[in-house]
Formats: sequence, structure tokens, C-alpha cells
Amino acid sequence: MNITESKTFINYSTGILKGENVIESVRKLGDIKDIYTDKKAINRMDQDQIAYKVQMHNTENEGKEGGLYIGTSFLYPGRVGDEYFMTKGHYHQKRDTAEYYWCISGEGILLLMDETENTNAVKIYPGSLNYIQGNIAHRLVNTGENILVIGACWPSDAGHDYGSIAEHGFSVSVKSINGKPEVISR
Ligand code: S6P
Ligand code: ZN
Repeated sequence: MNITESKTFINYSTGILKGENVIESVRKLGDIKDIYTDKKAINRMDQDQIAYKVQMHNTENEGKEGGLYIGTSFLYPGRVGDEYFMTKGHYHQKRDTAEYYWCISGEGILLLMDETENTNAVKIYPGSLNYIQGNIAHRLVNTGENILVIGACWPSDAGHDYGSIAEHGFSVSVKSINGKPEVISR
């Protein structure tokens, strides 16, 4: 029997995925301006500045039951006013689907919010592993000075519901107060 070659690769120290079925998407500040509380500050910034990139190994059609995706998110450091750069954040469309997040490099906070808007803020740093249960909205916040690199694995039928977050937001924001991250009710 022939032994076949692996076609996709992950670099454990950088999180970078390479090879077959790897796709990448980019979110610029202008694409996500609505998530920030300080509207004046975001409007003064370069709308083409990259906020984050997401790579994923796209092996299944989205919506396929029983499949998995793996991906790496690269969230740049920075602030909009006092608020740290963050991802849009989402619930999964199919609510009761979970996800793993593990931190490869950088430091930050993982915001986890249930549907009654109770939010937990979890410190993340290289080696930290978080299991995100179903029905929990998740958002990454980069509180460090380097790129926050996060690996993720989620079901291919999870989907993304950005609408609920766009409408109601998260119940807290993470701001730099006297140079230190603080989680503040919105
Ligand atoms: C997918 C997973 C991540 C995020 C990525 C960007 O379920 O949670 O790959 O998509 O971190 O965040 P967002 O909120 O813009 O999708
Ligand atoms: Zn997710």
C-alpha cells in the first residue's frame, strides 16, 4: 500500500497553517468599527488598518454535521481610545455547539457571555486552553503588545451568529486604565 504525504501543516510556534484547503480572511478596522465604544476615536483611525486575520483548514462545507474545522486567529495589538483591539465576537448559529481555544502566543482576555448577558473574562496566555460550551458568545481581546495568536477547533455545522452581538453587544468592554486591563460594564 502507498503511504501518502500530509498535505496541510501547522507551525506550532507561530500557529501558521499552510498547504491544501487553507484559507485566510482579514478584518480591517473599518469592517468592525461598530464594535468599539469610542466612535470619535475609531473614526480618526486608519480604516484600512488590519485588526485581525483568521486562517482555517476548510475541509467541509459549512453546515456539514459531524465535521470539524481548525483555525488560527491573529489579533493585532492596539487600542481604539482606551479599548483594546478585539474580535467581532459571535454566538454559534447552531447554539448548542462548543469550541476549543488555545493560546499560542501573546496575551489577552477571552470574553464569554451567556444569553442572559452574564459575562466571564478569562485571562489567556501561551498554553492556556479554554473549552467554550455551547450557547456562549465568545470574543478575543488583545491586552498585550504583540499579536495574540489563538488556535481554535469547532464543528463544521456551528455557523456564526454575528447579528445578536451587533444588536446587543457584549455586556462588558476591556479597557486600559492607568496602563492595566480592566473589564468594565458597558
Ligand atoms: C470560529 C472561531 C474563530 C473566530 C475568529 C474571529 O468559530 O471562534 O475562528 O471566527 O477568532 O472571530 P470572529 O468573532 O470575528 O468570528
Ligand atoms: Zn466560534
